[in-house]
Amino acid sequence: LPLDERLKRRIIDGERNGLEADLDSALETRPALAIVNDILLDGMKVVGELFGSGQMQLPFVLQSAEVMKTAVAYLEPHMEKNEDESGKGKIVLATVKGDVHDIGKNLVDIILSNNGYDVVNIGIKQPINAIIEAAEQHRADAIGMSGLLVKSTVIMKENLQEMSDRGVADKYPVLLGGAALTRAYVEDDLRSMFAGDVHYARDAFEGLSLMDRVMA
Ligand code: B1M
Repeated sequence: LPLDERLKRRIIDGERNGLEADLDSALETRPALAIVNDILLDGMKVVGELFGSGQMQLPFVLQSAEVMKTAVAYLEPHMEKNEDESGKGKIVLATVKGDVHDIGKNLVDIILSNNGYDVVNIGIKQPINAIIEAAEQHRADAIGMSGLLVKSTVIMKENLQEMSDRGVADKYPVLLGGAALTRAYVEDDLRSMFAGDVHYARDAFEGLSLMDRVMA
């Protein structure tokens, strides 16, 4: 198989033997982020499709996710860092209550950290209390919530309600992302019920441009 195909297959098959060597070869011809975006994420997409259609069982999805994480960790030191920019602002990042998916959230962490933001990544399955507490404790400028389950889109709505109820809605602009969300849901439904500022980020790069806008 050609290199790109082989790397994609490694994600789909959850095969990590020889992963680093293939990543090294890929790094000779293109930037680390392009490898993630153009090849590895494609592989994860196929995993999602196979799992969704019952052609792949959960333990294999987990293996694919592990290979994905290993690959991203290997590539991370090669990613472009914007050294001139730092201290642009601080964001608390979390995957919402009941949701364990964190590959996307961790990519957002990498992109924001490499571009001048302080990221307080508090992990997965975080209830809104813990998110608000972290924001207060670290004096964050914004809150970012990730969630991939359809259920998580409902949790996000409850979280925004809780922020409004606790009077911190206008203190922290909120960024939301994850596969089950849609722009319309965030910008129409959630925005109309939230007393603060809430944005939808389709991917980590939109997360970065939104942070740049929010902090401007
Ligand atoms: Co799960 N899973 N999973 N899973 N999993 C999905 C989400 C699913 C769509 C698969 C499917 O059925 N086709 C489905 C959800 C269906 C639904 O809700 N209707 C699903 C399911 C059902 C489940 C379980 C319930 C399965 C079970 O137990 N029977 C279970 C849930 C556990 C739980 O959360 N309580 C489960 C478990 C798992 C694994 C543990 C095996 C593993 C996760 C490992 C891990 O993350 N550490 C896993 C995986 C890998 C997936 C799929 C296949 C891939 C997700 C992924 O990492 N994508 C996924 C299929 C899919 O998403 N279509 C699926 C790559 C990642 C980079 O994309 O996170 O979307 P994503 O991030 C993107 C953007 O969304 C955005 O930026 C990133 C790109 O730049 N983004 C943000 C994300 N967060 C952001 C935050 C921002 C800004 C942008 O600002 C704050």
